[in-house]
Amino acid sequence: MKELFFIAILFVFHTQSSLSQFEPNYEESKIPNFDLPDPLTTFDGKKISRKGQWKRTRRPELYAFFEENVYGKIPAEFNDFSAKVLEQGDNAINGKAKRRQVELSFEKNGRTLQFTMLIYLPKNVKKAPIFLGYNFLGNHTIAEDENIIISKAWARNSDKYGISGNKFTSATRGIRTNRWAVEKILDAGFGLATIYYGEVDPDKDDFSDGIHPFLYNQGQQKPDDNEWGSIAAWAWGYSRAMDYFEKSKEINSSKVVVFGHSRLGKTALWAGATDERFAAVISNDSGCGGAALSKRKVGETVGRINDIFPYWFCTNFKAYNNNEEALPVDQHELLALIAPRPLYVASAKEDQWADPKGEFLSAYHASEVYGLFKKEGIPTDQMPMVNQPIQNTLAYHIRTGIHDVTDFDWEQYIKWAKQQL
Ligand code: GTR
Repeated sequence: MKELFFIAILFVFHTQSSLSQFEPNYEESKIPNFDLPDPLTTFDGKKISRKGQWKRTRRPELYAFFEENVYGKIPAEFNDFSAKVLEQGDNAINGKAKRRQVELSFEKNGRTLQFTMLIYLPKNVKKAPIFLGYNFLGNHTIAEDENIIISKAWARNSDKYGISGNKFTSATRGIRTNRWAVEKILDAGFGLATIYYGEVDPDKDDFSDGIHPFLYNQGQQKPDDNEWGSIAAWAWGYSRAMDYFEKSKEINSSKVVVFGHSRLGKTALWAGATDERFAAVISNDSGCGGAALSKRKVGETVGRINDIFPYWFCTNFKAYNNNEEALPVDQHELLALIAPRPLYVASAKEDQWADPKGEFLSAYHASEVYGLFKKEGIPTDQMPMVNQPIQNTLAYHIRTGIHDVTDFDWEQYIKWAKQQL
């Protein structure tokens, strides 16, 4: 008993000390000097000047580094699932859309994982291009639509949001419509597919649930040091959605734009890097471990993110806690892994925690790889004015306001995606 008490005190002390010790830096003048690795120079110093060299040599070595040391490897292929249409309607969203709710089921060694994708498709398009993005609070929160199935996983987690018990769950219908410009998307001829991310892997430091245990060896309790954290697991889920699109007669799988906000923006970037079937990628306010350069150490840092979310990245990434200078890569090279496909990085003025300037510079420094493919990136290292997007194959904007997804963001993404695809 005494021992337990002692451990509890230690735990509280540790948590408080690591929380209170961290002082984010927001001042440019206090950024340490650092060398940004050149995306077009290999780890052993060879210059890359042709597309073929990038594809054969540089991209694979960068990819391997991020896989082994940042997001973690998926230990084996695990792609087989059965898909079941749980519900469909042809008169959704003020008569503009077809609605499909599809459950993907994965089975192995007596375990089952299921997640439900909510899909809206514009009625007047035969095979629609589509935005794919996870939601944070359940499919039923993204639109005012009584037909959206409330996922079991969400209902189980509802306590976390102060809404305990299933009977109050329906009160949360539509509470996140502000982040999903569904009608604008449909009016532009695009579809939208969304999944509650907690169904693929619950967002907590627990590797006994979600998709990870399906690939454990006998007796294994958690992924190895170079194996996948939650971000890689969520990215895996995006790829399975893509597998489904490839089979669908209603969706144009060559025009899928993978999208994500914040931790799910980090996820969208990793999904774009790992799965080249995604035609375009959008990172909304993805910050540290997403679009922002780590070596600037502005706002959230590698040490801080690994401390608070020790399960998002692979264990190997912790070697760079308060040691960003030792990283042989930076996040502009994650962005470069998406080249030459269209990529949109977006920031918000008041989201300093995510380091908007670091997100911008990352896009700027990825641009030389786009240039290799004769695609236009960000032409200048001067940040644009707020609400003045630069929309090339590689696009960037910083808008007014806080860490969020707004109609302004969606208007830009839609306009750009129409041009690019
Ligand atoms: C914060 C985290 C960020 C970002 C954000 C979110 O707590 O520090 O990196 O991912 O959560 O996902 O909303």
